[in-house]
Amino acid sequence: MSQSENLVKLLDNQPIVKVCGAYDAMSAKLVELSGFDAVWAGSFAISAINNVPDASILTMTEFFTAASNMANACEIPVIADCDTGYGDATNVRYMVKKYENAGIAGICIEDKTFPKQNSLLEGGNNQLLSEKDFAAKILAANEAKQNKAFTIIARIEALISGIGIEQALKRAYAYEKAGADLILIHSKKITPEEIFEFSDSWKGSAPLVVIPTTYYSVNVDELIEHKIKMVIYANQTLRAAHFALSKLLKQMKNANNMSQLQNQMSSMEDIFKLQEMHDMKSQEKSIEEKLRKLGYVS
Ligand code: SPV
Ligand code: MG
Repeated sequence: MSQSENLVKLLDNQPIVKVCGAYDAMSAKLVELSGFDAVWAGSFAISAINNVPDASILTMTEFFTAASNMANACEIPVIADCDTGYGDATNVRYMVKKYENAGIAGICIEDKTFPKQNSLLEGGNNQLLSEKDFAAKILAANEAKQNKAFTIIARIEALISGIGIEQALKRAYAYEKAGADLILIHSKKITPEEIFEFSDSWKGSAPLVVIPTTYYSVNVDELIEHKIKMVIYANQTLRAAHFALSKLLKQMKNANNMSQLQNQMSSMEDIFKLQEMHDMKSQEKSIEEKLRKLGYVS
């Protein structure tokens, strides 16, 4: 079964699909090992590990490489945050082909203009693309996909840009009609009221997705009650890594030796396990054994 089919199955069978953000193959693998359903290859985190703003600075190829590294490392679906689709409907067409061929389960595109800026940035530019031009991107994405399970998420930025619930709903219906499989309704409010107002009014059949970064105190049970089918914890892994490293580095710089700091880091053994060094050693043994049977080694 393809990863896109796995994702569709999760959506069919679970009250809510829990997705966690990653920024590289290792963090994606840790997301998988912790039991999350899927990985979010987010533009904020991938930009941050390249130490550039989340503002369409990296190219499609760079975001693609990051997401496909995650897909290679994981056995759970990877959903790629593809910003505005890196151009117009034609760019989206080629983008979908590339992402689907790499075994990525789905893509998310947002209805802002290129270059976009992160939606949670104070004073950020959140100019919206016209509904028609974004519908064209969704249509192109749909025409480009080979497997009907390849998931196209249309992300609505109406609440982020401040044009209100009615416009958000109007766009959501338009994008569903154009073929979006899921609707991501984004908000930068610190409480979930506007998200719930949207989801309670939603009469479409496309499942709803949210990213509760600013309204982090919302409970999973509440999301389920309000018809949310997927929750994405987009950037907590990146922020935790930044936090842990910053703290440790300060202490390392001032320490005479590393003894006191061992409990702030994973062991070499933990990392060997993660990168499958032990599997590599047993594979070596198995080849040696086969070579012996073939008469190469006595
Ligand atoms: C991301 O994680 O890159 C997102 C979510 O797009 S947000 O940062 O809230 O815009
Ligand atoms: Mg993003």
